[in-house]
Amino acid sequence: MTTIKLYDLARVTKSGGSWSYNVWKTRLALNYKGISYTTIWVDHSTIKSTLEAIGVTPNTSGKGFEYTVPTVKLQDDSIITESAKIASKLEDIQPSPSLRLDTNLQAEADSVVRMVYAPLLPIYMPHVAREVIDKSTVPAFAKSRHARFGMSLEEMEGLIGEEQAWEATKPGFEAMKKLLRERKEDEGPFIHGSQLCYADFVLVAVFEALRRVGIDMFEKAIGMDPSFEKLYDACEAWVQNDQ
Ligand SMILES: N[C@@H](CCC(=O)N[C@@H](CS)C(=O)NCC(=O)O)C(=O)O
Repeated sequence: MTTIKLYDLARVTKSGGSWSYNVWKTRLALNYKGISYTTIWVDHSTIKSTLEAIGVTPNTSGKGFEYTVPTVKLQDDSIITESAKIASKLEDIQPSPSLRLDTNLQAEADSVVRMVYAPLLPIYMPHVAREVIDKSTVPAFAKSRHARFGMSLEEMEGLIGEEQAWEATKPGFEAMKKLLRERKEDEGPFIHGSQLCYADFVLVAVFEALRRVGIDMFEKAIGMDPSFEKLYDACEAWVQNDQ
């Protein structure tokens, strides 16, 4: 039986594993459900040609990148791109344990994550270029950032200092704290308390991506509120499979 193929972004060395935020949402879901998969590593010079070759249609909305991971090739050879669509397909293929998909809650979690992520991009992207990806792929990485954000990595880095960037994440982390508090049904670590749902993975993915890109960033983020560490620790079993 062929297993699911997961397309993910490579890093310069194999150790350290997956580092990409959106792919972590899918890995968490796959690992939680115990679905077996193999990873096909692409990089910023090969993502387009690889995904084009398996029949992915480009995102031409003008929002986001043209070709993205996570993309999966399922056992029946169908291809799905977009983490939210993949989550819903995985839930159909294997309903138990359930991801308890709730589109409104996922949208809320997505928006909280964006509030945290956006101010960090000027420090995160240049750091990825310097420390995470292979040097030979940096020009392609820089080119697609330029197309998306309208500036070079150097210009991006000059936008804001590190301290100011972290200061600007505070409303996002406050919103995350609120999200982790207002729907609790008991003392459990997840949004709903002791019952996990996919929106928890949307939040955990941001911590995991930061951990895989720079441990200092992870420690700063997770230290913002005790509820973050509780949530992360409760999901730790599902961040182990990173290959
Ligand atoms: N909405 C998409 C976003 C996917 C996305 O932007 N993925 C990033 C990696 S985290 C990517 O593939 N970027 C392509 C690139 O960096 O060129 C999803 O949820 O899957």
